[in-house]
Formats: sequence, C-alpha cells, structure tokens
Amino acid sequence: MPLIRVSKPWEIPDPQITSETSFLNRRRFMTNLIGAGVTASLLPLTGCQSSGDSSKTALDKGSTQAYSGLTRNSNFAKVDRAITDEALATKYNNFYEYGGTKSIWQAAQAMPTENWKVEVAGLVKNPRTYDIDDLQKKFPIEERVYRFRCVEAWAMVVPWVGFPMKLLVADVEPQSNAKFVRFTSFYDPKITPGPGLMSQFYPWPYTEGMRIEEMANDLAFFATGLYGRQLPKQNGAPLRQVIPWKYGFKGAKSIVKIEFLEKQPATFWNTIGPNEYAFEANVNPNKPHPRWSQASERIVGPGNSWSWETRPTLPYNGYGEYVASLYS
Ligand SMILES: Nc1nc2c(c(=O)[nH]1)N[C@H]1C(S)=C(S)[C@@H](COP(=O)(O)O)O[C@H]1N2
Ligand SMILES: [Mo]
Repeated sequence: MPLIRVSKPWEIPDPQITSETSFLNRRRFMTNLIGAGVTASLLPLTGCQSSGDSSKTALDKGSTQAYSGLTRNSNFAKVDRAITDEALATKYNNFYEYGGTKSIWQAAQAMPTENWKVEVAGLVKNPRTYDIDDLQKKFPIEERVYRFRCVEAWAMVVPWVGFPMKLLVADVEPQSNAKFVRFTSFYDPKITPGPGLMSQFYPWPYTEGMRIEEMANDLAFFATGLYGRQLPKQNGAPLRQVIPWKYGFKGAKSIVKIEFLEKQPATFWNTIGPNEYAFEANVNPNKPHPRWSQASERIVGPGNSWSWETRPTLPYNGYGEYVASLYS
C-alpha cells in the first residue's frame, strides 16, 4: 500500500477497505474461525487484495474463439469514456470460486465449460434445459458497450457479446405468480475451491436474483462473449449476467440454472452481508456502502490503482433513462 496518498483521499475509495470480503475476514469469519479453533495467525486477515495481474502475459491459456459477423447494437455503442483495455478486463476479476484476489484468471481455467447446459425451471410454462450452443443459435447475438461498476468502487467499460434477457423470458413464458428470478453459478468444490480457508463459510453455490420486470428490461443482458470473442473462463464463461445499472456482484458468472419464483430468493452476498449488499443493489452515489463512499469511482487502468482516474458515480450507473421507472 503506497504511503503517498493522492489529494482528497476521503473521495477515493481505498482498494484495501473496499473489498467485498474484508468485512467477513475481520468479523464474522474471525468469530467463526476462532470458534472452530483456527488460530488467527493462519489467516489472510488483512483484506489486502493483490491488484490485478498487470503482467503482459499473452492470452495463451485464456484465449477463446472470435465471433464472426458480429453487429454492435447502435443503441448501446457509446459511453462517456474509453473502452477498458481487454487485457485489464480479463486479468482483473472477481470470481470467488477461484480465490479472493483479483488475480484468478489462471485458476479459473479449471472451469469445465464443454457441453454446458443451462436449466430453466420453476414457475414457467415452458421449463427446459438449453445447450449453450442452441442458446447462441436461438437468440440473435449482438455486441453492446456497457459501463460496469463493482460495489468496491472500481469501474470499467466492456464491449459484451450476447443477447437480451427478455428474449429468454419470452421463450419460457413465466406464469402469472412468478415474481422473481434466481440465477445459480456452477459449483463443485473439487473444481471451484473458493478463497482458501474462508471458503467453507460461504453460502455456495453463488446465486443472484432480480425481479422479472428487471430481467425483462431492455438493458438486462446475458453475455456469452466480450471484445468480439467468446467469454474467457475468468469472466464467467460460457454464460453470465450483465446488469449495467446494478453493482457487479448482481451479475452471476458461469450460470447453470435459472429459476422463476414467487418469493425473493436468498442470494450469495446478501446472505453474507445483508447491510452491505442489498438485494436491489442499484448503483447509487448517494447511498454509501457502510464501509466506504459510493460518490465516486476509480476507472480501472494500467498501473497502481492509486493512479487510476476518479469520476463521480452516476445514479443507476448512468442508465436512469432506461430503468428509473422500475423503481418509482
Ligand atoms: N459466480 C460468481 N459470479 C460473480 C462473482 C463471483 O465471485 N462468483 N463476482 C461478482 C463480482 S463482485 C463482480 S464485480 C463481477 C466481476 O466480473 P469480471 O471479473 O468479469 O469483471 O462478477 C460478479 N459475478
Ligand atoms: Mo464486485
């Protein structure tokens, strides 16, 4: 951690205190682990996240196939800032199944993405299991450039490839009593070891959820790719949610199951820290996280995070015109 601070440090979230897990490390997990007879000296307690792997490693292990004939949706082609370097978006990740740091891209290559199936179940007229290839043939695949905002106050701009969630909603036809949707990520402790000793205390598998009206909004997107190629495993291959007006944790990676439900489901981060990770979790500069301000964000770039550009956070991450009416 650098000793020299940039000016106005109170405006700029500290990457070491904005970790999604540092709360756990310090409190609930400590209690649990001490209760379990694990000595504190064994634990990675500090919440010090190594920042992303900034080395210029070739995308050897993580390389994926390019899409051909891709069209960029002109409604979602531009944002007010530059597209993040592909090398950063694919090397600075959150994927707790593969560890608690940002440098999980190599570990994530263990994700078994071949013959991937996505089961859609619950309160729908047409429950079915999609093969990932069928899904990409059935729905028109397009490119969309979206802002991306993690609850930890870092932000990127990513050109996603995929299809709007509302097409899948229409395909399975929710029943009238369906109100919520739960998304479940792949989990197998032999393949997704989690963040070390802490892992056993997490409510696996990773799940997320939203209201059906949110899922049916134009912006809600299932990504199968980024930067013109199929999703690298570290970014949630072969299918992940992208909900650009909500904090990044709302978008589950490597989805295996989608369920339509009557009641609001329990979700991963909301179960771990209900005061820190709300179910709704819309990006909101005026609603601080209990441990840090959300008034500004750091734009992920090269070098140390202290040198990254800081900008004001926008309500709904700049997507109010699309989604504010959902919350009126
Ligand atoms: N299954 C799963 N999905 C997940 C996460 C995770 O740990 N596991 N992390 C979330 C968080 S906190 C963020 S910010 C984004 C990060 O996506 P990226 O690595 O593609 O930038 O994925 C989200 N989806
Ligand atoms: Mo996040």
